[in-house]
Parts: sequence; C-alpha cells; structure tokens
Amino acid sequence: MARDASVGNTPLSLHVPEPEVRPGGTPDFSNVPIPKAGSVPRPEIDVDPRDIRDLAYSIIRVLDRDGNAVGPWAGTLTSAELLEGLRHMMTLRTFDARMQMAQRQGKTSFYMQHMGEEAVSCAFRQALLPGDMNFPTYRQAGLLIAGGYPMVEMMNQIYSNERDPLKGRQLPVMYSAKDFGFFSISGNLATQFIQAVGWAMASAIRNDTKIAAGWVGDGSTAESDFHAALVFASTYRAPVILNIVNNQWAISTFQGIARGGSGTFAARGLGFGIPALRVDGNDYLAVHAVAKWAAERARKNLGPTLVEYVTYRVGAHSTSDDPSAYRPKEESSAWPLGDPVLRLKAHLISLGAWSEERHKQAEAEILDTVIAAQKEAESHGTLHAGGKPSVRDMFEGVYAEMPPHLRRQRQQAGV
Ligand SMILES: Cc1ncc(C[n+]2csc(CCOP(=O)(O)OP(=O)(O)O)c2C)c(N)n1
Ligand SMILES: [Mg+2]
Repeated sequence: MARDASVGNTPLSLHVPEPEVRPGGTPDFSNVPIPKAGSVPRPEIDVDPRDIRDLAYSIIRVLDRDGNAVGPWAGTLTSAELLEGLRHMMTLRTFDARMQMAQRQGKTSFYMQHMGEEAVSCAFRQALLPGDMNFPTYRQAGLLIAGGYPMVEMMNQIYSNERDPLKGRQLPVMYSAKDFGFFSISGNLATQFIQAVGWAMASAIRNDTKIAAGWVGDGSTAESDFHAALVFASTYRAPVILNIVNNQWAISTFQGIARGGSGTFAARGLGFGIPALRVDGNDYLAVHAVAKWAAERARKNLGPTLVEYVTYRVGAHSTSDDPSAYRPKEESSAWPLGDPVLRLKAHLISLGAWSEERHKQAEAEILDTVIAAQKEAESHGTLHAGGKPSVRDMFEGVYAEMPPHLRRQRQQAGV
C-alpha cells in the first residue's frame, strides 16, 4: 500500500498549561482583559441565549475605578441595602480572621477563609427569597452571614463542641442550615451542581415557586457531575442558578487546567443553550444585579442561568495550605479587580452615605460582636477543651428506627 513516509513520524506530546508566573516571578495579569465598568449590555430576562453569547466572554461590572455605579446593571440596591451589604462582608472578613487565629491556637483542626471573595456569597444571598435553596461549597459562608444565621452556631460547628448543630459529624466549616436555605455541604465537590438541579426539578415538578442555586469552584468544574448537571438543567429548563466561582486557583492548580480550551468557564454554558454570564466577583453591585437577573429568569420559569464570578482567592486554600509554594506572594495585590470591601466602601463614601470614621467605628463594632459570639461558643467547648457532643449523639439522627446491631453497640458503649 502506498504511504506518505512522513505520516506517523511526528512524536506526540501533551499540552500541559502553565501559569504565567511562579514564586519568585513578577505577577502579571495583563492577559486578563477587563472591560470598562458599565460597558456590558443588560438583556431582557427572556432573551434567546444565542443572542447573548458575548456575555460569556466579557465581564459585567458596575463600580468604576472612582467608585461610581455606572451602566445598565446599576441601580438594583438602595444605599441602605448597600450599607447592609458592606456590613455583611466586613463581618465575614472579621469572622474569618478570628477563626483562622482560633485554628492556629489549636481550638479547631481546620478552617477555610473567604478573603477577596466576600462579595460573591454576600451579594448573591440578597437576590434570594425565603424557601430558595443553596447547594454551597465551603467558601460561601456569606450566604449564612447575610442570611442572618447566628455566628455562634457556625463557631459551635467549627469547634465541634457540645452545641455543635452537626454533633461533630462534619469537617469544620461544613455547615448545614436548611431553614436558612443552606443545604448540608458535601466535601465531594461538584455534587452541589447535580443536587441543585435535582432540587430545582423537584420544585418545578411540584409546581412550587422556590428556586435553587448550585455552587462550584473553577477547579471542580472538571468533575463529570458539572457536565451532567448542565445536561439536565438544559433539557428540563430547571429553575436553577448555576454559579461558578473562578478564584483563579484550585489549591495549587491554576485555573487554566480545569478551563482547558473553552476560553472562559462561562462559555461552557453555550453548548448547552444555557444563558451564560461572566461578572466581576469583586463588585458587590454587579454580583447582586446578575444574581437578580438569573433569579428572575428562574422564577418566571425561563430556566437555568450559568454565572461565572471572576475573583481571586487572596488567602491560602485552607489552614493546611501554603500558597507561597506555588504562586508569587504579591499576586493578590496585583489582581486587577481590587478588594470587594474597599470598593463598596469607596462607592458608599462617594454617595455621601459613609465615611472613613464610620468605617473605622463599624470595624470596631463588628469585631466586638464577633468576639462576643466567639466567647459564647468557646464557653461550650473547643476542639480539645470543654464540652463535646455526647457519644450517644453518634447513634441519633440517622435511622427513624434504630437497627438491632446499632442498639447493641449503643448498649455496649453504655450510653
Ligand atoms: C470530588 C473531589 N475531588 C477532589 C477533592 C479535593 N479537593 C478539595 S478542595 C479542592 C480544590 C477545589 O478548587 P476549586 O473548585 O477551584 O474551589 P476553591 O477551593 O478554589 O474555592 C480539591 C481538589 C474534593 N474535595 N472533591
Ligand atoms: Mg478555585
């Protein structure tokens, strides 16, 4: 058989994407195009997804560099609501700082911070109604803080103490608060997406009015569950908001690995005919406006929306991680979308609704409130001191009727 001699002679190799810089290098985000605030149009909620494909490649932004709210996505919140939002973000940041310190003091085994990502969960929460359900990961505690869940309960869980609502059964920070629209966190990432779509489908099957929100990180979008969830959401037009928090890192793996050749994470939605939007995740106003748009679509039975929040994980992945091993220390300060707390603060000052003095005063008040909650939680025990969940609790809450082998074990344990 005649054969081209060159065919089959090319040595094959894999393409392994690499981050732009590694420790010791100078951080460089010049390859991240940042559109001007106010420049991305706001379509009607019943838009044909084919007409807004551009939105999967741009970034919706409201706050400009001078702290003004501009463009068609501005105006979804009053000054009073923005002040409340600022307080939520500041509270989450303070909560994080105290719990991070508590971990270093040996009061808990583990903690995960939100530094830099506070706007995402805090602003999103304000677009939901009572009865809606989030399927969160470990970096959306802002859903609880902004939803009014008691901080003491969160701390009791972190300390695995005698008041731990989850009785020591979950890793610290893996909260569960059904009445606050916060489904039990699963450590198996991306399960959140299939569960959120399933919950949303059940809501629609029952002709209910509640909507669901699923949460996934950039890295976790590589899981099969992410794609399976999009198939079901697309086919049945489930009333769900599918949130991808792109904080640039999945522990030590940069986002280019999970993103692959798709350009952006939002662009994944296009192949499924799901409207896909990218938003500045460090812009409280933009996050809220986009969440509200997506929630309205779901509530009007128009189906799912995929949202990519472009943000940056400023802190370590968890208390077990040391980012200096894989990225330059100064990378977070080079991040071009700024700090969500400082940006909202600047906006409120420019509106005349806030000032440096009031900000300082609020910081002190919030610190007092968080410390008071911490003292109360610690009075019920910490990891190695004070009260613990009882051994009896181990046998409760799983079976409506306890099987005989567990009853025997409980008797043997003498509880
Ligand atoms: C299915 C699954 N695979 C792997 C892990 C281990 N793991 C825990 S966190 C993490 C990184 C996730 O990164 P990303 O999805 O970007 O979320 P982020 O931590 O940045 O918020 C990994 C791989 C896990 N928990 N679940
Ligand atoms: Mg990530």
